[in-house]
Amino acid sequence: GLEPIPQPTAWPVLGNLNALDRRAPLQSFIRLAKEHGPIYRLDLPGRKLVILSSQELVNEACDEQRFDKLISTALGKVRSFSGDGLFTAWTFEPNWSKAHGILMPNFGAKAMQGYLPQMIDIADQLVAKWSRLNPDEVIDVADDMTRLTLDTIGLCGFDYRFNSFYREDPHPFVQAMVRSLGESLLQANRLPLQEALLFRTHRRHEQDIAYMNAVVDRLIQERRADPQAMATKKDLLNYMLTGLDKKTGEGLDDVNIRYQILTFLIAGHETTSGLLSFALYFLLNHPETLTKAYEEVDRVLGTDPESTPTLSQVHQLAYVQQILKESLRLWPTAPAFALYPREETTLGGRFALSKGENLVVLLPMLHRDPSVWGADAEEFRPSRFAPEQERQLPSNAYKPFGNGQRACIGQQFAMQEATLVLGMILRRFEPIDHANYRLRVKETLTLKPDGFTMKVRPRGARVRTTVSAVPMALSVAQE
Ligand code: FDE
Repeated sequence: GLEPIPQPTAWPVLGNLNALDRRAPLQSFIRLAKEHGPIYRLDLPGRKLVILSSQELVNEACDEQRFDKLISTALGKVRSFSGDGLFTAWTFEPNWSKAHGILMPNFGAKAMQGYLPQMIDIADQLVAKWSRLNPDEVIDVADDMTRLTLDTIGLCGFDYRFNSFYREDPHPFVQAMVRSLGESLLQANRLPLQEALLFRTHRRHEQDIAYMNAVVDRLIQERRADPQAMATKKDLLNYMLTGLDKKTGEGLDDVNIRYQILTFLIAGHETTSGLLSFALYFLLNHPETLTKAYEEVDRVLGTDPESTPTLSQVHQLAYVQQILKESLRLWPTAPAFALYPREETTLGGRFALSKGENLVVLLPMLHRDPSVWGADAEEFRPSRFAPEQERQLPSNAYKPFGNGQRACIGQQFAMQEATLVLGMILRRFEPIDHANYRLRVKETLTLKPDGFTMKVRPRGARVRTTVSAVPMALSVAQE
């Protein structure tokens, strides 16, 4: 028989809005899931959500015959600058399948080889910066990882150097992007009356968008005006400018290319930077994992810090990849995706859903479903992703890159980048938890460890200190 979908007590006008922490809505969703179970309903001003977090229910909702990606209220607000770019387009919009068809090949296994030199170029900049720090200097982990991932997607995507490692503050473009994203998310939870009062916020938002458009449009114009670059550069921008969709024989127009560039910058940098930051956080708290990772990195990459990793070496960093996967299990940096049923239906044979209803797949809870991950689901244990164990996972139990045709196009790109960078960091440095950091999760469109800082010392110094117990300052001075 049918069962009602549980719902926390709702208030007039606000509905369940006051059950959400405005600065941490996702963590509110998690708390509510622990209280109300694997499916519950939330009524928010202007939208009703059904939040799913068990493998049983998510597995059913991942059936693309019955469910399709929903552009949630928040993603709808992001459309004010990313339009019908891949991330924010409805599946039925013509530009989604066109861009999907044109860009997919540029994210396949073969294309990845081509991006490796640029990825190494930027990773070298990070390593150079860290190796010049004085022993007492503190690293803001998420800041440096964001420098790295933004510069990587800028270089691989558009042959543009943000040169973030040469700046104290984020590039003005990034500041505009981060502000616009933040404003889009706030808009999703504002009441119409509140919204009407925010003239200055809106003007700032419009200025940010106009500025981002101008920067990107200039990039497109400059490339079009440079036949030499058009003929030789192997980056996403060229693929977008010249690619034709097999089905329609059409290319992308310049406005859509602008949306795609903004999309790749947004999607490609915060998510991957959060992933690397969480991975370092977990390594600091799991010395046995760190030791195993050092062993693999030394064996595969060698201990010569100057040697350049090859693609085959990156692929051999299997344990480093398990660490990254396990980080994405506990803290998936794109923490939710939204779906709607194409027709009226039921879920689990017992929960009625109406056509078009807003479903949210809550990844941090899906990834802690005890029926899949066991009683120790909260434990960081990379061996869960050892090949023989990973194969035994039930379908749709692990979705950090989303689902089906709307899954992340950048998955291989992000994993290659993160594996390379973590490998290069661990070959060279020992991370140090100088402040006894306790995890707090910061929410934007993505998740990051909040206020996470660490120090590093050269690996060589580490070996000497552990062997001879020489105080660190001394052993570094002897270098
Ligand atoms: C997508 C994605 C997703 C799905 C979402 C929804 O459904 O809504 C997810 C979940 C993701 N993605 C995740 C992630 C994570 C990481 C680390 C990443 N991601 C990364 C990256 C990089 C790049 C470049 C990217 N990424 C991109 C992208 C795009 C474009 C998209 C859309 C697709 C379609 O078609 O829809 C995505 N991504 Fe990501």
